[in-house]
Amino acid sequence: MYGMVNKAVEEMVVMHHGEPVWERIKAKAGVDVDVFMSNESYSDDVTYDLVGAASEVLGVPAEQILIGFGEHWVLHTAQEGYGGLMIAAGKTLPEFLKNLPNFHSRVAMIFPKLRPPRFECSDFTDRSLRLHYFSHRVGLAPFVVGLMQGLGKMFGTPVTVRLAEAKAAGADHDVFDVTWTSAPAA
Ligand code: 1DX
Repeated sequence: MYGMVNKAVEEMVVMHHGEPVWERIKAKAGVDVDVFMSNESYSDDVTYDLVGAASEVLGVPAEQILIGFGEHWVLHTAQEGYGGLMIAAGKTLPEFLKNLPNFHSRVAMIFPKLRPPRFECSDFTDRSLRLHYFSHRVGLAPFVVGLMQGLGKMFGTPVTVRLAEAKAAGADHDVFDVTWTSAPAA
């Protein structure tokens, strides 16, 4: 994944635990990179190894790290670096998800090694939808839970996310039930 992702993991860890803890995590992961270059492509192993090492050093399950990272990605990384595109992509969660492919196409025009996931929504109601997640990568369902929680906060309509069908358990792809309690203010 692009270095931007590893940089975001670093920023999240340093924000909550400080620089020395991050250095320990990098060492445990065996990642010998001083500064990640946002717009250079790194092996996905780097990201997985960093998350695994963070889990060990901080003593929390990798799933929990990934959920926190999803929220951080939306509320800090994406909003701060790509605020314009984030605003343009929609005013509500369903609208945003519908526009996410456009968002990714724009980024991929400049950074062709981008391998974004695909999201599809179905079963819409006033306060829920089903989210279908198709990825080139494995094990990132908890990251998606965090992404949706971050979008919920961003739009002022906090969401509950439940993994309803898991690829890891043999389903064709991951399916999430996403619910919120009140329709967003127009
Ligand atoms: F719900 O692969 C809200 O490297 C969402 O399954 C979901 O393949 C917001 F300059 C610039 C660059 C760089 C901008 F090239 C990425 F470096 C992209 C910024 C999307 C904001 C996807 C990151 C593929 C890297 C992937 C989960 C899980 C998508 C990460 C979240 C808005 C982004 O992001 C999986 C890669 C951006 C950039 C956004 C992503 C790669 C998302 C979201 N993805 C790189």
